[in-house]
Amino acid sequence: NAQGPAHPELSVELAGEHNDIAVVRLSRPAKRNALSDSLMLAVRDAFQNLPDTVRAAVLHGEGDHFCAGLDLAELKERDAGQGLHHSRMWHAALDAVQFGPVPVVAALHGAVVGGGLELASAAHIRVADETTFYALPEGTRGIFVGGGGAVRIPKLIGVARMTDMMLTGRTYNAEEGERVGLAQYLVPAGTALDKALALAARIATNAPLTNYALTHTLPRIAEQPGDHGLMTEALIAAIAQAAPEAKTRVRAFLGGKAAKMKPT
Ligand code: 1HE
Repeated sequence: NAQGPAHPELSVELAGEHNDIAVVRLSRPAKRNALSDSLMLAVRDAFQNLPDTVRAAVLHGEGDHFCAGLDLAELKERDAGQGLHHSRMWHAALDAVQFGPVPVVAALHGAVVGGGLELASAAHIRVADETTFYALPEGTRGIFVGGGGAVRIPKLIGVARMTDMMLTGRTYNAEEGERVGLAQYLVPAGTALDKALALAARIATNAPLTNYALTHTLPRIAEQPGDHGLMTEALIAAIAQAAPEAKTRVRAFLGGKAAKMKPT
């Protein structure tokens, strides 16, 4: 079930009974999935062109590491103007991940560093296995984050922790990463992809409008002043509950035909 743009280092495969899960894989293991310009553009294209059947996506990397970040071999060739446009290209690509049609679960292992952490932070859920580690080496390489990390990473862990990571080169291991909020799930080595697929399958059963509200509206509400946020919440709540799918689901619960919440 191979799909999507032809790039030798990126694949999109459909999974799930109804082809409702897209598995997007970085496949540049020899370079630890370092993100060249062409690979980043392929990521953008993949998320902008997901097939209509897809309800959730999983993002992962081939080999021992999720992603080593920016392809440093390309960095040395860039002047300031080109650097600006390069950063804006990353912004567009990672916006395509965060604000694409479906929720995205990132399956993390090994290095999640620099632009790799920026990419992971554009996903909606991060699942990390025990081999995962996080770093922002930009600080010690004389550069700065340029792929939206300055906006997205503080939302996960706060400005103080990100500043520390960049000022001191601090690395977080998998357990620490889960504790501070870099990942929402911590799983045994080698199982992040399976867990991410299971979560994606669960997400794919939600009403699409609810998923859309969570991926597109909630982050906007979080940026709004409180009274604006409440108004936006009321509007999206009204739209979601008016959908026929919401009525069917609520009727199913009231008729005893839907799963109840229970403690884990
Ligand atoms: C690379 C890159 C890369 C590896 N660009 N080529 N990111 C970094 O500063 C992290 C740099 N990478 C590493 O710290 C390590 O490579 C890893 C911890 C990720 C993996 O270590 P290891 O021992 O498994 O692999 P390796 O031997 O270091 O690397 C294998 C090859 O991948 C080697 O090339 P080879 O031709 O000698 O085999 C490395 O040069 C190559 N490689 N990482 C290019 N990043 C929008 S702004 C974002 C800014 C940033 O992301 S800056 C942070 C960049």
